[in-house]
Amino acid sequence: MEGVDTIFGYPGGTVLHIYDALYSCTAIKHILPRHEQGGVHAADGYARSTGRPGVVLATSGPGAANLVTGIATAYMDSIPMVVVTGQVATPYIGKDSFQEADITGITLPITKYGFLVKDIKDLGRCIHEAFHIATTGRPGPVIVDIPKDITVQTTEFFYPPKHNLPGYKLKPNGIAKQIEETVKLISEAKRPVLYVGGGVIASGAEKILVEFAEKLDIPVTCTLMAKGAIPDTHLLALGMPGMHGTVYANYSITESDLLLAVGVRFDDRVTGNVKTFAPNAKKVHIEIDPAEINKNVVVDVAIIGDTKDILETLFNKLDSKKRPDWIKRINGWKEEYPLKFVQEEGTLKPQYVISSVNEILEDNSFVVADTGQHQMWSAQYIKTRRGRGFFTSGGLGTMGYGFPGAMGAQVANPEALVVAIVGDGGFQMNCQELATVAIYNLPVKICIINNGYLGMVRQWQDLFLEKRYSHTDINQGPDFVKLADAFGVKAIRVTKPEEVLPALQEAKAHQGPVLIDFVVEKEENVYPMVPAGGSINEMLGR
Ligand SMILES: Cc1ncc(C[n+]2csc(CCOP(=O)(O)OP(=O)(O)O)c2C)c(N)n1
Repeated sequence: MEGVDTIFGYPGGTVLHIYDALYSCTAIKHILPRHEQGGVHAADGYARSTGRPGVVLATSGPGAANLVTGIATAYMDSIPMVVVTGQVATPYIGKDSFQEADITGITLPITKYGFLVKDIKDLGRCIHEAFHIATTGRPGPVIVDIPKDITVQTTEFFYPPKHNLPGYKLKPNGIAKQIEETVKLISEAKRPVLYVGGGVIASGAEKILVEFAEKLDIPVTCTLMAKGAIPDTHLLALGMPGMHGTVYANYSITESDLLLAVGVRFDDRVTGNVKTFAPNAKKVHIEIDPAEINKNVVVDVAIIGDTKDILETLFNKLDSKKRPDWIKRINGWKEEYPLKFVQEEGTLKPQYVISSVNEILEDNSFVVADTGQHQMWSAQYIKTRRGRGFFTSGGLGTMGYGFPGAMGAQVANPEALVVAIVGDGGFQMNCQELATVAIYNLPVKICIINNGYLGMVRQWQDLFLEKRYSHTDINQGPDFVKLADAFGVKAIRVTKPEEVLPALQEAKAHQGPVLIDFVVEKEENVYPMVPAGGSINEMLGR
């Protein structure tokens, strides 16, 4: 009914009967991960790579609890997901029964909505509403908790044709007055900047965004969540703003006289000190979720609605314009402060490895990053060509997301090249999924940027805690090549720059999954960097 073709699930007592139904079900592919967390991140990667909701299934208690980090990850990044959990039978609820956990309660603050199905007659309606809520407005995860006795009962199949959700209102698109005000502001602006986020990807607004930027000659900075909304190689692309953003993105924001914030939430990793964020700019916030307006930064104009529709409306109302002075100034910053690293002899720089990944990418490839230094270098150096071509856990910054997230993208896009860029720390958080990629022959190319440290934390200890590397040295192994071998996954170790590209090409040519252990410079830092809470125009390592 909802077009679901794949479920990522893990069985257990309370979902026995759901699994029994899956036994004879041919319409839905079921992927069995090796840990529920791997499954929920894979469902998330399925959703991010396709725009369709990811579906995950787990048993009650420990199974459901293992989903929590993945649900929070999806919630923070507004990813559509339907989570089905088993619950103990209705008479046992609230009695500390075996494997009971109040999962709708636990996930209340990290889901868009939660259902506890108490009557078999409500099941179809709840599932239908769950998909509707997960995928409309600002998307997000919805949980449907089904007690075991409900799964055992039978009833006439009923799937209500319409929704009756009086409390769930989708906001209308842009009110005329705000649109007119914005048109005027854009017409008058001399130094406008488009600051775009995940809302642009969620609404499929990438094409109109680029047309809009080109028509009005407005440079575009994409947050981590919107990487690829404008191709990274586009002349108007500024790269990422904020803590590890480009100097020219941060300078452009600081010098702008009009900030067009589209599908963003003014995250603290972007704004730094809000008092000095775009201090000279009028601010327009185009956003589907009214709760985001004036939450972190007070704006001059807010337009509530779908970003694609609003950009189209604005596009049609504005005449094209050229801004040679502004663009020249920005190009000057691009020349003066490029992203840079030196690949010295005798070392292997992580940035060199990540830049080299570009050499094997194709138009329809996906790059999925985990969390840490390698994530920021990926955001800086991977040349993404389209929305959804790059994704990562942005809001929650979940270590352990990258590899299973890539696995989900590969399930959804079997023909595409999917590259996971992960740290040696984060990879170990879900490396059990090597079994899953081996068994299903999911040809994910896993690039471990192995610096022997919990690198991003070590960087903060280096810069702000006098190099007191408290519990961030993880150089004790395992041997990742041997680990992959144990799971039946091809593996390559790379220690020298000249080995990088041949290894990537070999991995690409191989039909199945491949792990590459890139042993890199241990104490490289990510620059530029805005210290937490600092002004974004004051960056270390410019
Ligand atoms: C689940 C989880 N635990 C802890 C952290 C805090 N944290 C952020 S980055 C990081 C280090 C990551 O190390 P690694 O995976 O090796 O990547 P690197 O930074 O070295 O590239 C840690 C511990 C986190 N983001 N997520």
